[in-house]
Amino acid sequence: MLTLLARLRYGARVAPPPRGPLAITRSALVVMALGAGVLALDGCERRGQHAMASGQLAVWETYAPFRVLDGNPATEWLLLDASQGWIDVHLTPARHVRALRLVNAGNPPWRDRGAKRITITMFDGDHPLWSGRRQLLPRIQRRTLDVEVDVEGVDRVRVHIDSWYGEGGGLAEITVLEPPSATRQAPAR
Ligand SMILES: [Ca+2]
Repeated sequence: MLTLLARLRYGARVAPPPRGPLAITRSALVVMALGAGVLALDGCERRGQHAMASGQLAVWETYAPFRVLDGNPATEWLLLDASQGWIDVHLTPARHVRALRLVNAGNPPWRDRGAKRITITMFDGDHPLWSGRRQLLPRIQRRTLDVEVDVEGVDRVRVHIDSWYGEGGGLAEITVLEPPSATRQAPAR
């Protein structure tokens, strides 16, 4: 029944929730979250990076914010249908950001989603250090966008989805690129 309700909400465009012992619990959470923006919290860390978002398409992990940090372009964070929203990558400690490499979402095999216009903002706490607007192409045309920023002292990167392709926005990967000197290791003694 819960699965049926989820299908009525999302039609045939969205993959079903994961099978297994947690499937019923996650389906129940989806029903509770229908039509609502859900503040999504994630525990995924990648070299001091942590993702949080204003919401996601469903509450199961398939479309969770940490999918932009897992290094796999096949996994995606997806927003609710036809909705603006944001995803933050928290950086601990703060660091010099040379560029961002974004991989757009595509929601394969349906290819009906992706971010279009975005606003990127670099923060030190609540203080914005840099902001710029860009446009991504649909993933089927080109999946990556490199944005040169060269900003020091960044502890949070926000990508706000202003508009989208198809059913809604999302991203597959956000890679924070640092200057070579920032990642160079001290020689072994
Ligand atoms: Ca991913």
